Amino acid sequence: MIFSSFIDPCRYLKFHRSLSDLRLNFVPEMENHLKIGIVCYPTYGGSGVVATELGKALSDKGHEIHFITYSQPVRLGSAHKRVRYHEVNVSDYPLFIYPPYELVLASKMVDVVKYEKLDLLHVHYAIPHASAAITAKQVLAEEGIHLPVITTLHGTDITLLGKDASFEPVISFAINKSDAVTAVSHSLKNDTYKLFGINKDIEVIPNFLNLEKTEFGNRDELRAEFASPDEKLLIHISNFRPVKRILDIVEVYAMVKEQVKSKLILIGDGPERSRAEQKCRELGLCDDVIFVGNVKNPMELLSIGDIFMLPSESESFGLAALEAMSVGLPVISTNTGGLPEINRHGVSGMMSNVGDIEDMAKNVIFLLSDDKRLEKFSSQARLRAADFSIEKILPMYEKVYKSVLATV
Ligand code: GMT
Repeated sequence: MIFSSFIDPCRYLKFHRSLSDLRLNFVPEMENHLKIGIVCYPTYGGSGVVATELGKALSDKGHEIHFITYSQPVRLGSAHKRVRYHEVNVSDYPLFIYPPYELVLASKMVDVVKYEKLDLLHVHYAIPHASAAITAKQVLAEEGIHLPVITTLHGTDITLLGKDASFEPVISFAINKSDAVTAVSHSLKNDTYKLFGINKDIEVIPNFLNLEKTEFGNRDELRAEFASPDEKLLIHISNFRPVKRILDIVEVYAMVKEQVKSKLILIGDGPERSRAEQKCRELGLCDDVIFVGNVKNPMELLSIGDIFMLPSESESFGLAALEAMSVGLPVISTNTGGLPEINRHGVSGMMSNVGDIEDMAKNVIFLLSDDKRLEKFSSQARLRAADFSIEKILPMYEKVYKSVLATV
């Protein structure tokens, strides 16, 4: 019954103009459920994962969710009640050296909003989703349809691409024109104000986990495939971009292995993978470092680990660290960006300065060399992760939806 207090028939008449529209849409509205369009990158990145899990959780609460993406989001899995997927297809035309994805996306948004009668659009990642949404909003306004747009900033859209002058004016415009803007950490919010000419309030809504929905097979059997019982398991997950400093992980592991019997599992793929493989060859670690590539259910592999490593150069939030903590892995991370907002030094893990591989190795050895200590950090990591459960975070998004609809 969350939305009962702001259902305003006048807004409804303004939004869905004909009486037949009204008849078709009045019942779901009276039941306080919204029709929400979600636009995100459908890939393995954290922003896509968060957007997909948010959509699934909102649909579980009765909202109707329409994903608008260029391929099916990887975390969407099998069919869900009240979840629809609209694919954005850019035609191949010889004139286009650069296919105009943003225009096609904006047109698709217009189409889905009009014909599925969406109440609002929630876009994840500023480029090009926020700017395409603002274009769609302007097109729809010409037809008398008001489309509230909520933009969620995830990190690299601001901290890496945002620094690039070729994007800045459009990102600033799209953020300022959004009806509401959220950022996944205070650090990202501050960076956004620093890097852009923003005159909009940014609300911090941290990323979250759907702890209940995690399913695992036989943990012992899986673990035995990677390590013997007397070995510890270090794990890392990322897209292997330079910002993740994968080589630091390999170097830290080389120091750890001198003192603790262990294996390192690297999950994911990306531009730095071959340099990391080369580093393992140089250091004679080929039998101990396992590159598994991208996997559909990384939680399963995380659940067999002992420690998670995230030595990133910058990290607006660090969703992978939160996922690891939720299955009891203490996190060895840098103290950059939003990481200190999740990882508690000396409680859920330990933090070091960017590039301080000696300190990171010392911290890993400190935790792995004492089982009681490791166990204590493990349960503290689980507890800390529970602060970011979907039950706590989802209502924050619903409140934002409610506020943008109330101003219509
Ligand atoms: O980490 C990446 O490079 C992927 C990127 C993305 O767009 O998914 O991750 C960003 O958003 C995640 C979800 O909000 C955050 O957990 C990551 O910290 C953030 N990455 C960076 O800031 C480098």
